[in-house]
Amino acid sequence: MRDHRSAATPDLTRRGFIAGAGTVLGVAALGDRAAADAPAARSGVAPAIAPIASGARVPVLVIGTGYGGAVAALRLAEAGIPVHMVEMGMAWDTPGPDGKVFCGTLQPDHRSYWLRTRTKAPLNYFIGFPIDRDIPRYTGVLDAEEFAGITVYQGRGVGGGSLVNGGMAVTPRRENFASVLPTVNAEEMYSVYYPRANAGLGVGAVDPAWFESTPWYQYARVGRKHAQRSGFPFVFVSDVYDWDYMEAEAAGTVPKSALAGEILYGNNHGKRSLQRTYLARAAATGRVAVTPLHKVTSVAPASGGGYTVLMEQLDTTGAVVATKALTADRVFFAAGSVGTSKLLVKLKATGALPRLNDEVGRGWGDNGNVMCGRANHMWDPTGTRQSTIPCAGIDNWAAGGAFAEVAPLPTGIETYASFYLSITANPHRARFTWNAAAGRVDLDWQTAWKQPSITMARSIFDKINSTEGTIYRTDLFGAYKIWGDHLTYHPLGGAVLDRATDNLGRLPGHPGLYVIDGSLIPGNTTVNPLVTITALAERNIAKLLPTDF
Ligand code: FAE
Repeated sequence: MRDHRSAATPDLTRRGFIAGAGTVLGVAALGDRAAADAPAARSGVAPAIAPIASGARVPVLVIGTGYGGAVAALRLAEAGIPVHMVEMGMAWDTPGPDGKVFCGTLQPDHRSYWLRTRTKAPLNYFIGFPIDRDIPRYTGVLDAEEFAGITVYQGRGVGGGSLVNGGMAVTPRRENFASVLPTVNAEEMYSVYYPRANAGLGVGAVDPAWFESTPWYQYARVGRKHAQRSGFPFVFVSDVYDWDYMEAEAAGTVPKSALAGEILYGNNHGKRSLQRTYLARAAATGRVAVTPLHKVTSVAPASGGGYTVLMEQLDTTGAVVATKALTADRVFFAAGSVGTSKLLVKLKATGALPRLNDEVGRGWGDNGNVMCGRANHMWDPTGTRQSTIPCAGIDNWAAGGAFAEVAPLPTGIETYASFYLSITANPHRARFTWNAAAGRVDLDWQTAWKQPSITMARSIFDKINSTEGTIYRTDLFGAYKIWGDHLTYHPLGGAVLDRATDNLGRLPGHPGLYVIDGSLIPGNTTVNPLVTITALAERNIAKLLPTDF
């Protein structure tokens, strides 16, 4: 391994990656017997057995298998505590007829979207023409969940957002941390929990020499040139993608993933999703079971102690094929910012968890996400070959409130476009509320609230356009529409630490209930959020284990 690669754990060598590549984290038996007779689990591959049974009693139930849930499951299991995880999405461990688990970005099929009959691509126009297409309805991997003022993209399946995201693994600058998690000790986070999270996730960085020479990052080098000519700091950004694997893709010695346009609907190779890191290690303890295609609908105090958890078993059309009730002594809400917030708001409003406080549902933010493209001159091509994994950003946070990823536009043709996802210091916070008449949870985010994000992103791109004599692309988000301001990839908040919960994610009034995902973070992480979500979960579970278990 080269020394520029940061923080990968010993089990995350290329060999470890390949061993985990076919991990079946389907379902493992609970309890000590499973731990004792699980040779497959020791190799990181859990045996698949029947899903969780109605009437079961479990010590710990984790709702959701994203970053927060995976950290909780691993650390509890390492401490000897059996854990059952319930995930509404699929296991994503079985190849389809084309031999691949996931479909490609340019050829979306039924596997692409969660229960939609038409794709809803984040970048939905090209040269002014809509690019969405009809697909069969299926429990696909990417959910484009529509609220009145915003579409929130989320991963669905064992691994949560790690299945679909770009893997950009960015630790916030220390001076910004007080705005991210104001009630958390920064010293502890930066000395213990961020390093622990980076190690557990297998975070690494592109080899600078390869970056300079490869055609696959020409778009990022153009981005750097333009940023620097306008005086903006250009920073390399770490990622969980296996950079050795990507170089092998470029050399043509392994099947391509990042270099074959795969992103958004899953990467078939190369990405260290949670299935290959935290969840593989959790499975290897033999104490963690995962039940996919089960959606938790209720958690309420049980008469004999603990909590009654209701769930629906889904088939791949989304139809409910069974409802189940079981009892859990303790429950971790790790359904993501939207999933956890929706559950808690509903459970408070309907009286299932009456002692939740009034902060539940509040403090939700979009991490200031806004996208845009710039039209370059003909002498600045961004390349027909583009790696889907971003590796660089423009940091204008202190001066302009914006951190912009230099993002790929992997269409396979020369577009002369530079494309960016900006994270901005948008001050707006929305609230989830229970809509009793419709029987659903609403979010009061307004489309106009993106305006501060656009202003902050313009602090970078107006200047670059001025320096370069270029203009914004107007054909990527609609006819004559510059800003991708209708969406977020980074939902945060809704059950904010020290407001809806105590300082460790305990839900007051209901002992044994915990929140451990992105809903704890009050709306913004100043950079991409996955490392902070993981590090906060590592902190909370480390402190909860000696006191609550
Ligand atoms: P999350 O990973 O969303 O996991 C929650 C899980 O709970 C999901 O698997 C759900 O299916 C499941 N669930 C929800 N409700 C229920 C229920 N009722 N019953 C059972 N299961 C349920 O939560 N972040 C970065 O830092 N870097 C990036 O490069 C990046 N790129 C992204 C690109 C895309 C397209 C998207 C969508 C997100 C991206 N993110 C990125 C955001 C990141 O993936 C996200 O912040 C984390 O996944 C959130 O982690 P949580 O543990 O909070």
